[in-house]
Amino acid sequence: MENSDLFVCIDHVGYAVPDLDEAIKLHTEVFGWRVLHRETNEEQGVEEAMLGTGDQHSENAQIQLLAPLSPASTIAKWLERNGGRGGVQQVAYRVNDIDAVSATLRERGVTLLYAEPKIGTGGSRIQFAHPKSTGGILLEIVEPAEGSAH
Ligand code: MC0
Repeated sequence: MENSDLFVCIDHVGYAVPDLDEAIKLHTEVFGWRVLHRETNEEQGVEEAMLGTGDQHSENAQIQLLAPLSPASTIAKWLERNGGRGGVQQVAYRVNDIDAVSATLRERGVTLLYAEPKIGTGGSRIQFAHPKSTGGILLEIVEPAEGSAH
């Protein structure tokens, strides 16, 4: 795969937050973002909100607020390590073909967390690269669902 075919753009930046409603209040009332989408992803252990400046179908990068569903959630662990405070937990790159991109990254020595992509926001397909193989960033790779920008 050519380097220019790898990533489309930054899809979203994910913030771990201890309380979703409080975080939504901050990011909408103070920073002026709009809530475009909310969902619970049991498998990932998160309750999430996607915030943007356009409408739900805008291709612009979004902010993802991630609150833990239980103490076993990866977000709960992240918050615990961060003294209970929120912060940037992940950056997500959009791709057109997650299977091809995953294969290329594996060939290049990147450690991907799942054998096969899992289901993310809005029915997207997602994969993660371990921070130890990306220079310290938890990198999500996201292929939007058919007909959706994110
Ligand atoms: C852990 N580390 C991180 C990190 N989490 N570094 C940067 N960013 C993060 N978010 C570091 C630790 O500090 C540690 O470094 C090392 O990685 C290993 O830590 P660990 O104790 O193994 O940490 P765990 O058990 O928390 O696991 C980390 C891991 C986990 C990345 C494997 O968070 C994971 O599976 N993440 C992928 C799934 C996920 O994040 N789901 C929530 C978002 P040292 O130097 O101390 O060894 S769901 C989502 O995003 C969906 C809804 C979507 O967008 O569609």
